[in-house]
Amino acid sequence: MAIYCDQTGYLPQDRKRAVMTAGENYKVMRMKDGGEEQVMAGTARDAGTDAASGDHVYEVDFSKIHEAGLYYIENEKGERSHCFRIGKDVYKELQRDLQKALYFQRCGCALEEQYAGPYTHPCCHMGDAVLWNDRSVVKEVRGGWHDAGDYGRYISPAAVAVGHLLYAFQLFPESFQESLNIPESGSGIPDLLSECRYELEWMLKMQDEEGGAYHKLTSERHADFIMPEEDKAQFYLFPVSSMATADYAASMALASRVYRTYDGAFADRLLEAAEAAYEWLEKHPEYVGFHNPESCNTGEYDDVCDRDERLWAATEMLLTTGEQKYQEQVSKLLQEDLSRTDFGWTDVSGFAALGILTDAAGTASPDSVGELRKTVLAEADRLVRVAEQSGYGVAMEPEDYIWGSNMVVLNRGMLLILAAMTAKKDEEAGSPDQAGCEKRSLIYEQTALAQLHYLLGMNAVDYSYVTGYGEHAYRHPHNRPTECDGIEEPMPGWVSGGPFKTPCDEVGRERIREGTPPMKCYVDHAACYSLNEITIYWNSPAVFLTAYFNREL
Ligand code: G3I
Ligand code: 9MR
Ligand code: ZN
Repeated sequence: MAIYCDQTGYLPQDRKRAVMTAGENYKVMRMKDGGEEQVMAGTARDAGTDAASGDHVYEVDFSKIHEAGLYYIENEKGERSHCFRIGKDVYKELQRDLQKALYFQRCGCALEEQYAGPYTHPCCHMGDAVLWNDRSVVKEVRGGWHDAGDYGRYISPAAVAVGHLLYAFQLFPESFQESLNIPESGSGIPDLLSECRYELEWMLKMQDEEGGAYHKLTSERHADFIMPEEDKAQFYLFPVSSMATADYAASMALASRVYRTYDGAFADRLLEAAEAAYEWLEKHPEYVGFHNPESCNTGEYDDVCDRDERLWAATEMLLTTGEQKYQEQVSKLLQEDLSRTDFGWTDVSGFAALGILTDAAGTASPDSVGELRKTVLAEADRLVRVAEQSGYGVAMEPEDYIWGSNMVVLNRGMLLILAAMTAKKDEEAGSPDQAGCEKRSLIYEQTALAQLHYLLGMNAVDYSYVTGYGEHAYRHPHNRPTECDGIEEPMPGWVSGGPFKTPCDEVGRERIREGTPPMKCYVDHAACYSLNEITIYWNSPAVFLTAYFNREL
């Protein structure tokens, strides 16, 4: 295959690009009434060598095709791209399945056929948990979503996933009207909020008497490849960390704001939990880290710095309560050297920018707004430059292909959306339009969209990194139920972790030769947990991006 494109498709009015690695002349073909017709032909632009893949690439720009339909691209050697659609609704089902995937992670309940189709299983992980440091303490902490391909449940990843999802809902509510066919469907509350509530109810149980959040709830060792209901290992509550507690305070405060309109009593419970967690943070201004005990091999999610988590917590508390003491904290933390543009589990500082810059009530001080605005736009400009340098239009440099690189891609897409929204406000406020220049907001938006195209097949390995989406979607996620359920097709709508320049699972290390360019360090193999696992917080930013592009449907 020498022609790469978004295998799901393109929106009619947006930029449309494909990449060829051989043959410079191309034609764009449209399938019609059982036949096909040529709708465009040309010579691709020689874009030179792409650093992250090592490929010599030629860019096909077919933006001027707007008509809805099914297409493919063919080069002069007769090689063809996968088929793709052009249409207003190309990401609609995708967004639904990305969300529905979370339902399949529900723990502590049965997945019934009515909702789960073939992917049913009985109740799992029903036993009480024991405190790791004091085995005499036993707690009921059922519920929540399995984090990933393992059965652990961890607070920081949970908070980050809920953060992406609730912001997506808050900013683009019109994209969340569809039913997800979950047990709560039809309740009058948008299904995304019901799904997130499943996680939040579990999170509410994960707080100790002093307000601290337990870092994680897992068994001592990862389970074998067995179905969740077969995993009878003892689960433990691991010690409180400042990172988890700050993420906890932040996500609970945000949730309290979002659920207020639907359920005041629930919003109160969330705010109470957020306040208690915040008090814990005030009592523990120092960094309280977490490290796996020697015998434990489940996810560690260790972070060397909790300042960004504290910034996120102070921000959400400010936006939810409007209290001055939180503004003081935000201002103080903004003087520290933090990125302010990241949305991953190690660095959540971008949530502060997202919250403050999109806050219609104007709660934060003009200074904080100004500071964040500047950083966000500067980072967006940098990402646009990086994406322009990339033959595949992706805002990633070779060193960015770390474990879960698809999360980096999607988080950058989120930042670009935030920048687009911020720039659009300026443009609407009447800053002079430079004639002949493309608006900044549009450039950011189109670059964000290119990140989605990369995920869906516009990349050097020709994979769509979402199960069930595209003619060549990956099929073997590292996910215990998928490996064990005997069903041929994986559940649709799961984002893979993606290429990792230094794979650290056995099969990945074996299969990927030394010197392989970072974008090509990928294998679609179920054993490759460092390349091909799924997680709740790799799907959630994809929900954010698709919801943005689906908002006018
Ligand atoms: O932050 C540094 C960055 O500064 C540096 O440039 C880069 C170079 O490799 O590394 C970055 O750190 C990486 C870190 O993730 C943050 O992204 C580490 O190398 C990398 O090993 C680490 O990987 C994490 C992995 O667990 C191992 O701890 C993944 O992000 C994380 O998603 C993954 O999480 C697992 C859970 O433990 C268990 N559940 C499944 C889940 C998904 O695989
Ligand atoms: O399946 C586990 C996956 O969810 C984690 O991301 C990964 C790192 O914590 O560990 C995987 O479990 C492996 C374990 O660490 C080592 N033995 C093999 C396990 C399954 O491949
Ligand atoms: Zn479970």
